[in-house]
Amino acid sequence: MALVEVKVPDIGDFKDVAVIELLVKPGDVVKAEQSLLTVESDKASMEIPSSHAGVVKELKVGLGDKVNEGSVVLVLEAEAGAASPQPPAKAELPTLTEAISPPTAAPAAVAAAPAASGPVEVLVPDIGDFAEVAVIEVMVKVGDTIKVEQSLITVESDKASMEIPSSHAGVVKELRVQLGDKVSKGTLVAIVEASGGGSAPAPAPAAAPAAAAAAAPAPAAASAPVTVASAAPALPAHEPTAPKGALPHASPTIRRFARDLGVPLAEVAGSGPKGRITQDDLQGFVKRVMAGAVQTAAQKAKAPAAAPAAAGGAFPGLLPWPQVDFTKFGPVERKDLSRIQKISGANLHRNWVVIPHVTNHDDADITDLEAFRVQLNKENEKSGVKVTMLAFMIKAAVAALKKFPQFNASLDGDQLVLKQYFHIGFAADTPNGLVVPVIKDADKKGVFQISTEMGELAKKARDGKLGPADMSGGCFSISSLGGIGGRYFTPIINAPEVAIMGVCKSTTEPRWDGKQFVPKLILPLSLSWDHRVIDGAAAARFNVYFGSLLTDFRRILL
Ligand code: CAO
Repeated sequence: MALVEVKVPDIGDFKDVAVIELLVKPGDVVKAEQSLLTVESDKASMEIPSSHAGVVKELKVGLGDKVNEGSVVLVLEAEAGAASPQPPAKAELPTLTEAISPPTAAPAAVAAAPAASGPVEVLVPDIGDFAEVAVIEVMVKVGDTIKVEQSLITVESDKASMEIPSSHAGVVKELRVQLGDKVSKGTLVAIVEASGGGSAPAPAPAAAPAAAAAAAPAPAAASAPVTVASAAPALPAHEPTAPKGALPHASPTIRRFARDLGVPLAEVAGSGPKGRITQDDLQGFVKRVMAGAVQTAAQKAKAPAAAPAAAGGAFPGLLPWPQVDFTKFGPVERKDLSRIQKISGANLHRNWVVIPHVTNHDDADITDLEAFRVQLNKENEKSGVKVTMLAFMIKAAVAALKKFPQFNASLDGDQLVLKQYFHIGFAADTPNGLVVPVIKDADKKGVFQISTEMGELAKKARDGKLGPADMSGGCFSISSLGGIGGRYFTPIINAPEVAIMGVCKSTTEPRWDGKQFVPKLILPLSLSWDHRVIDGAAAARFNVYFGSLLTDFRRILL
């Protein structure tokens, strides 16, 4: 048994491609050529296969990481004699690589051609050794006006999917391919009545990012899980979720699976980075459709017309939003909402409307814990790490989630997904709005490490540098306004989580000890919970337990 490093093979001109899906974990037995992870550029996605068979020892990349050719993705304990005589990844990927290159290569080739007008043939560019790839999507129709580099069709191989861009701008006169056709380099895709000067103006490297910006949410928007109620969209999607004409983000495997099931991928909400559709999203969608919780657009079209809704749209009878000319009353200034505010607003609204929230308020006596925290910080003054009350609360949350597992859960149709990991999100205030970075595996970390990570994540948040991986996977969130003030509030649950702890500023208050009033440091707690999953008694017990841990932190050992 030898340890081998599995690396990203030659991926051509592609640099810093994002890891968007991990398909294996430590302990998994993998075969040679089995897909290990999915990477994505703006016009192609591909799965990186294993060069060896064996057991995964260690993953070297995480979601959101950027990889290049030669990046080590994992360490494998290879089966004796299992090393491929010719590394399969190498054998396979140049093909895939070349296959995903056209967005770069094709326009470059066209750039050399003189600007054309009149009918031009748009061909499949050089896709390397790749031949006979199936057309799985036709994105334009006859009569459409198209731009240079606009995607015309999507083709798919076993392990990669890619969009074939147009080499010219103009009007589509004839489409020469249809769904299911097999295409190769040089296959005629369409005849375009070129509008002179419309051929690709410059080599394409610059085109890829530009196309990415147009085709997909901007990178930070991709990290949609931004606010207190901001996990990536996870609620039933019954309307097309991808912009019209845009390709829903999904790996080739998911596309094939969706096609086999007859699922309209455009109607599935993706919870992965950039709204990518994962296997769980697809399965959840199917379950919800089967349970009658949502309808596909095709089912809706067949259903008898619903009673016309009043101006309230989704809420019949609701009054329309007031339209006021504020300038009639005084001077005003208009300001666009920040991108984070727009994303978080939509998430907060959905969570508030969909989740039946209840909030339990309680108090915790943190007199001793605060004294301990101050003492710790004094002892460790030189370390540069400041332990805050929030770090203790994260540990207390882990203990409470272990004791009350229904709080560490998510609703999925008529099933409850109980998580066996403990990732705790904390709301962080930034100049652009609220974000919720996540401390992963908080059960395995001490308060020092949590404080250090929190400091780093809060800084990244303020600098606008949080990536999707920093904000995904949360089980439970804590929103602390303790550094600012206030007594109690109603935090909005961060779907698909089922509870959130809101914390305000601690104050010294008199408490009766049986004989006299004594001064105690009291921390106000506000736990919001989803009444579909949790009931009031469980919430009260959770709060009492959480508070008791903060009052006497030794209880965490029990
Ligand atoms: N009671 C009293 N004082 C508290 C406290 C509490 N519950 N929590 C923190 N403090 C004190 C800290 O001890 C610190 O005091 P010193 O500077 O004297 O040591 C001060 O308040 C500032 O703390 P902090 O805010 O820097 O640290 P934190 O760990 O408490 O919070 C972070 C970190 C990132 C969560 C915080 O900066 C933040 O962004 N909070 C806002 C979250 C928010 O907006 N939530 C609302 C969401 S709902 O819309």
